[in-house]
Amino acid sequence: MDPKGAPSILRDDKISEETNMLISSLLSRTDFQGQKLCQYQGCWYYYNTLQGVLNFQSGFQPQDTDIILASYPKSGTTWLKALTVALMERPKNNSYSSDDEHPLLYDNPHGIVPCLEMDVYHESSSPNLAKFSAPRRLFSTHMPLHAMEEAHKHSACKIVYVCRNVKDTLVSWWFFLCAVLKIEQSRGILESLFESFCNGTIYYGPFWEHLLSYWRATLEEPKHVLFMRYEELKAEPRHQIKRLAEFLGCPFTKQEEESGVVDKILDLCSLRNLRSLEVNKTGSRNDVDHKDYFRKGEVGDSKNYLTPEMEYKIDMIIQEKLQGSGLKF
Ligand code: PAP
Repeated sequence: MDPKGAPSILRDDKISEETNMLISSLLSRTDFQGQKLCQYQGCWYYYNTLQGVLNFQSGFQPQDTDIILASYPKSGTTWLKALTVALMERPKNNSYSSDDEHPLLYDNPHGIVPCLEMDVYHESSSPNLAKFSAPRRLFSTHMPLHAMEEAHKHSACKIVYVCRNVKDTLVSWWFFLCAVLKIEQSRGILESLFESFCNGTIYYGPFWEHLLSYWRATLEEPKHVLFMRYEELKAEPRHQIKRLAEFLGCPFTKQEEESGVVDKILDLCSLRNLRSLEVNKTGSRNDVDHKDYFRKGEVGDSKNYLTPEMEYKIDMIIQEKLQGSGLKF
């Protein structure tokens, strides 16, 4: 396929002269469909995304009240964005019916919570952030924490990281990429992604560095970095959303709990509900159809696609790379 048909973040046509020079000094590789990635500060990026990372690193001024939702791609970002928006919207917006003004009914969670390197800083290191002022700025990122170290060190902003079983993440990434690139869902592509995933040379990889960067930070600074798991959100959604609300400093009141607000938010943000909204059935942004963010949302779906050998290899990598960290899958 023509790489020019891929979403902008995967391409290499928006980079400055300076970034070009930098890239020439970095390790680089070409992916299964001919698009180039390079390794910057230990993390692999497509070139246009690297430009966004560099713009972010030179221009972002954190505020203590900022909230940054972080994740490795396909780990539950869309769900976490929806839940956080719903939490922050109350009590301003506390009725969740379809005739409501709730922003989630009118935009995809990715449109409401922009990604720092892919949206906000994609084109410039000094974007206009005026529209993100009230009440708190809400951003997302797929960067590992070390890429945000400066911002993180110099502010009390809150970071929420969601992680997911890496096998399900890999399979989800395979489905998503094929949908976005409008290419056939072949085993060959899954195998190519699997190899890159395992040797770490994949978009935003290595995944173990990504996980560990946030894991270590949550151990050191639990008030600043919350570590959540997709599987726990699925298994005990009420408990997890209360944990999130408390971390963000907006716990549910007794009255809210008694009037069913917790369940209303969970229902509003459920995959079933979000997928059924008109905006998510038909809309698109950054060359990605909103519908492609919603698939099965099942824990353990990777079993249906990965061979036992593939699973074993990933298990071995996890065991080796996460050894001694206390982080387990
Ligand atoms: P992104 O990194 O491109 O934003 P992200 O939202 O992190 O993607 O991951 C997409 C996965 O979350 C999909 O998983 P699957 O491929 O295994 O099905 C998607 O179905 C799932 N997902 C999206 N929204 C929700 C939701 N509201 N609740 C549960 N899972 C969801």
